[in-house]
Amino acid sequence: MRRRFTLSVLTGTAVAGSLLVAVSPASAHGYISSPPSRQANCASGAVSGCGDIVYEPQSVEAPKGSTQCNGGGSRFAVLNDTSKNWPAATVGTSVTFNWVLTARHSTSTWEYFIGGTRVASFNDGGAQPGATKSHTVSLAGFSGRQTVLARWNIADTINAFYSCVDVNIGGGGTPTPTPTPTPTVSPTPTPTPTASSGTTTWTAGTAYQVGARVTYNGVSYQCRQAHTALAGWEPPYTAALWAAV
Ligand SMILES: [Cu+2]
Repeated sequence: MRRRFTLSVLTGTAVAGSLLVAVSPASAHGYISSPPSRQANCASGAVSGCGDIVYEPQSVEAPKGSTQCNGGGSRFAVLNDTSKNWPAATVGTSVTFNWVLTARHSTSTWEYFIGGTRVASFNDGGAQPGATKSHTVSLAGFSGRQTVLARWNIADTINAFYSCVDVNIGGGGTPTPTPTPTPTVSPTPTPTPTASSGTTTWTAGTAYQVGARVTYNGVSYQCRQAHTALAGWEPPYTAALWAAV
């Protein structure tokens, strides 16, 4: 699909100087960031040997109706490779899937499948989503290792975006480690916004977890949703991912 850019994602002021930076990255669409999809695991480096998908995990776009993790297109066939050791996230029978969307295409439906069975569908009726989208899906009736295929069906094109998420429903096999008791410490002074310790500069290609702190153009931000940062997702433009603190 032709690259799109939506001005409405640009909020706040002082945007003009960064506009070229925000527009220039390769096509930006959407993928499931957590639990990590196969393309998210490739982009974060958790799985190696993925090829070009590491640069654009959001670009698994193909005609609607495929049951393949790459949408059945010619690109990104590695996502269909069941011999690859895809990490499986341990989940319960109710799972919230979180999408990161940098092109907010008007949406017909979001669909979730396990083994060819549609387990959930959400009808947006052509509405335009925000920069993120979350769906809580019941996987009751399934257990153990499964691959969830998610399809984001675009309302005004023939295409969909595909994300496969490997999950281990109900866990099992891997015991949960006993948490180490947190020692009592004396209160620490509240860090100032300009000099909080442990803060790094926002960098494209970095996998950020919820709560991570970064600075960008002298402003401090805290991560609201786990994702792997891409050029064009600078904190001032992705309020769904980053909150100024
Ligand atoms: Cu698109």
